[in-house]
Amino acid sequence: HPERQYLDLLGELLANGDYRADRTGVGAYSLFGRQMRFDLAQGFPLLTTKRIFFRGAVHEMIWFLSGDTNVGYLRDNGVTIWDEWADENGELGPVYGKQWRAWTGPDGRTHDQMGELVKGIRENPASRRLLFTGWNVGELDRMALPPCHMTYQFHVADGRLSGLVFQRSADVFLGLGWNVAEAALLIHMLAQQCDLDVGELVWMGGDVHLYANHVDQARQQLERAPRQFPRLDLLRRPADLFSYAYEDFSLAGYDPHPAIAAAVAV
Ligand code: UFP
Repeated sequence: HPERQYLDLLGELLANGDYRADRTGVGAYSLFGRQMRFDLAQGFPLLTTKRIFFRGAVHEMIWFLSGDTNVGYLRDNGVTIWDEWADENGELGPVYGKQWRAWTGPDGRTHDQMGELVKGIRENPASRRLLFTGWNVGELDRMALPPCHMTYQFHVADGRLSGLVFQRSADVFLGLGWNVAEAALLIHMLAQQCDLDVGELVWMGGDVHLYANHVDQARQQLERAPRQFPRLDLLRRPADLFSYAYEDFSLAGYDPHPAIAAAVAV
């Protein structure tokens, strides 16, 4: 089962993770440089050994793609994941959405990386430059949190669109299942917009870690057997990548084990 890759990573962190005091003060077990691959044609990679908040992942991806960097839209939809980082006006600084849709160059012109990406996949599918990044060095100090899933690259072969995400830092228990789901969502949307089938999701992690206060939860999750991945259907083909609504995403056959609560390190 493809979810074994995730469970094996959790197990490896428990067995061999290097303990260190981390930025948050919580403490974490860390490994460096890991990869997982998911064939999206075989199912949607949403963890089944605990329930993942799919609705939240969809809303966050729609929010990223809209270019928004204020938590207002998320709060209106009951998604609170960014609240701890927002200022009193709900602002996060020039985080993901800003960089994806309106990266400001040195001459003051803005660059819509996502618009260019769709154009690139459609017009030049053999290109080795089908990528976008949130890691805008000159603006990092104004971001509430520098991007974790920071660079994405895409590849077309046999009419299938594959995507790779490089995540510099991964909270494996709380963040990673969510990050994998969102990257898969993005590939599904891009494939639909570019008249391609979905290919593989390749996830690459830099510092992958298990927080010290997630150890019991990880052990609990490891006792569970993975179930079949659900299927994702897009119910409508919106006019462009930026016009998707929550109702367009239909998940069939998601039958996970119950959620496991854990505290987020801020
Ligand atoms: N983190 C994730 N995925 C995300 C996100 C954050 O795993 O999408 F936004 C975690 C990784 C790390 C923390 O534990 O948040 C960010 O801290 P740092 O900047 O010190 O790596």
